[in-house]
Amino acid sequence: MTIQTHKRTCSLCEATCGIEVRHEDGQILSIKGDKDDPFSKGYICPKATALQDLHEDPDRLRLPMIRRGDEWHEVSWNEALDYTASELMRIRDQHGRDAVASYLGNPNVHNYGNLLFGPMLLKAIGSKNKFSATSVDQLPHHMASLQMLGHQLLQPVADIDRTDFLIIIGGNPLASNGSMMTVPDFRGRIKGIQARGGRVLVIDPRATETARVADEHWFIRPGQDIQLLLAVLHVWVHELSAQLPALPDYVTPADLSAICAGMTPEHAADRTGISAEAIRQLAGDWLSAESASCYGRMGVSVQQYGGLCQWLIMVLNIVSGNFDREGGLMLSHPAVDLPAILAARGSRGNFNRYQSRVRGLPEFGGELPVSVLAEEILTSGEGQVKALVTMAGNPVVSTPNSTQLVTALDSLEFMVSIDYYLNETTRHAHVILPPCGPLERDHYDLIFNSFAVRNVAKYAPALFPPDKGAKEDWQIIHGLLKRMGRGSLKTRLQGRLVLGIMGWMKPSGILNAMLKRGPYKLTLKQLKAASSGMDLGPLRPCMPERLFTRDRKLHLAPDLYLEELERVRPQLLAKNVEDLVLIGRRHVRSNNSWLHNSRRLIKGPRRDRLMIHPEDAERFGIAEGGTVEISSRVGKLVTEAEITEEVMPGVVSLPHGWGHNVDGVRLETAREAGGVNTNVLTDDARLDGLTGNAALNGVPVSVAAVSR
Ligand SMILES: Nc1nc2c(c(=O)[nH]1)N[C@H]1C(S)=C(S)[C@@H](COP(=O)(O)OP(=O)(O)OC[C@H]3O[C@@H](n4cnc5c(=O)[nH]c(N)nc54)[C@H](O)[C@@H]3O)O[C@H]1N2
Ligand SMILES: Nc1nc2c(c(=O)[nH]1)N[C@H]1C(S)=C(S)[C@@H](COP(=O)(O)OP(=O)(O)OC[C@H]3O[C@@H](n4cnc5c(=O)[nH]c(N)nc54)[C@H](O)[C@@H]3O)O[C@H]1N2
Ligand code: SF4
Ligand SMILES: [Mo]
Repeated sequence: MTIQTHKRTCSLCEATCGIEVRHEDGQILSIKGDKDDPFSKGYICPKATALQDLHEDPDRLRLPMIRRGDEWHEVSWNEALDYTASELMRIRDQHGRDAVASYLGNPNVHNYGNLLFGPMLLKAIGSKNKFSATSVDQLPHHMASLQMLGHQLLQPVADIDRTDFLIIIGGNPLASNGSMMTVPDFRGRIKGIQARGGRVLVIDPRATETARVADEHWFIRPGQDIQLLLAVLHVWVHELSAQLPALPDYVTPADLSAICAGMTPEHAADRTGISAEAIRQLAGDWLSAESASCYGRMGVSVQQYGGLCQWLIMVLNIVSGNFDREGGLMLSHPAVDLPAILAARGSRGNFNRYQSRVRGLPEFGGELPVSVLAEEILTSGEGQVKALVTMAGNPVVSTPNSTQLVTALDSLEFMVSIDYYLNETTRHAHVILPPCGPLERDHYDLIFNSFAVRNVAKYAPALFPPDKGAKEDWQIIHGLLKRMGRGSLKTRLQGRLVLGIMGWMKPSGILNAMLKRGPYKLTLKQLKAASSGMDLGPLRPCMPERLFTRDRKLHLAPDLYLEELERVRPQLLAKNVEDLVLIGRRHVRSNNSWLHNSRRLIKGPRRDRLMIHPEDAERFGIAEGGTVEISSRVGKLVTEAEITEEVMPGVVSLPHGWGHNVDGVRLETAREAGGVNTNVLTDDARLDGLTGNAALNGVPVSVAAVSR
């Protein structure tokens, strides 16, 4: 055999980098950046090579497994699918539809087969207890898009390649490679802004990797961003109103001075730790910049005021005259226009159509906040959850109050996990259904092209054929659905027909149909011919045509936000600053909880150390490298301290995704590294009051030195 080169998109994170895989005889020789990819131009991060490790990983499951007691047994696909379908139907028939819950993890959005087939499985189950990683992540973004623009997936992004002033609040793209904004080579693009004479400001309680390459970094006390955002608005309304541009006709006006009432820069300075002078400077620079865009991510979404923060960030981008224009905040025009396709079927997104059974938290987009998953399993009564389906998710490590969730999972009558690994979550399942690996399936970015800072499209066929009998995720779902038909003969026959057609079309056939209907009328054949991807041009203005609101207006200040703001105003006026709070962090050689079995990615010093400021270390008698116990309302754990001025006083930082050294986990390398699971500390009762998103950042904790 000769050496061959295969081009595709790295499916590990949101940056969608083009890669070139050299291979021979089914063996991978190298993975490099694809210089011909019009979007990533050869850029990759160290994680791309982990695709090889994932492909070759002896711990990655190849056959379905059923657990009997503590023993796992490999079984045939038929046996596993029959057993799973019959258990799910048994529980549904005995306890009702809501008794079967589901949790979809982050990799589902990187797998277009799952995106196309997953919703059918959830519909067949018919439960209101649907959960996903959205509610430990980007829920506030979807809420703002839905309430203001009329569609939960219409996500504006900073026009980073043309902006003069980029303000990053609570995001660390140099480690994460960007999120809710698809930007390969963030570092290169920041350099581009600086080379054009523009400026980048980072606002973060930690002096991050991104802060180091920015022009300026300001520390901010966790959870106090709302004060800063309101104070900027206050300066604009009361001190710089003459400079404020008129709102476009398509924007419904709002009483801005009521929104920022009382929120002076002096007031904000006292809470944020940023001086009133700096806030006035920012407000002025923002208005006088040729163009500006403000981008807020995990640090402002996954916190107490996440919903209000993401709304206010949009408000500031719009009121400053930077919405829908070059260099400001813009919308993409993807080749598959997902918002338009969904809207044509009447699906724009929903909020609060129903509530969770125990705590009454609101639904969003057909899901409930995952912070209630454990209590829905543990609280008896009508509608109690008895079975769980997890798909590409590791909630034990990713969602708040892990200890409680572990107790809950152990009490389930039945649990099935569609996953590559026997990990912290799937070890609780009765069946694991492992799909084939990411190089054994075709790929198209249905979601991330919609959040991209340039219009692009790229399709890659599978690199390797799957092992004999192996199934892709969508085939597993298809197999379950075929076994789960219920209802009258007519409904069952109709269901069979739809399944038959979708199975025959496969994800690629459905993709082809969607591409043809899209704004560029592309075909799969054209995409296949452009193996490095197609460039469809820079972002372009599209307002008000692309709005999905019924009145075709952009709603600047929906009542829901105004009501929430009034609810929290007393908290904002009081000084609610905690003594010591915990925040998260990410590392460029890691990816949430599931790439730690790659030796080359995890090598080096342990990464789950608690970052603590020297003043706090002294206050609590903690030594560099010393053992430290961290406690919160719901749990405690012990790790090593790293004393650093990288975090501000009053703030400690731990990454999530660790804690692999647990009985029953079959991940040899990850188990050796072990680490601590920070979500033992995060609290299922701490939420964004508006959306129900978890508030994983800003958790009040105490620390103590442990003598050994
Ligand atoms: N290498 C790597 N890349 C990843 C991932 C990964 O695990 N590893 N995960 C992927 C996923 S799923 C996502 S969602 C994205 C996330 O992408 P990012 O949001 O860029 O990732 P984080 O590193 O969590 O950045 C959050 C920042 O917010 C700061 N912060 C915490 N609390 C506050 C606060 O109250 N206010 C402010 N202003 N800042 C605060 C933290 O210090 C941190 O620097 O990354 C994706 N990419
Ligand atoms: N404290 C704290 N907690 C956090 C965060 C934080 O910043 N701080 N970040 C949150 C965020 S942003 C996110 S997105 C969540 C992530 O939360 P999750 O999505 O629950 O967790 P992951 O670690 O991404 O786990 C992904 C799982 O999917 C499997 N998998 C990977 N690819 C595939 C595939 O193609 N098919 C199938 N079937 N399985 C696959 C992996 O083996 C792994 O078990 O974590 C959240 N948790
Ligand atoms: S930044 Fe890294 S992990 Fe993300 S797509 Fe690019 S190569 Fe893959
Ligand atoms: Mo995420």
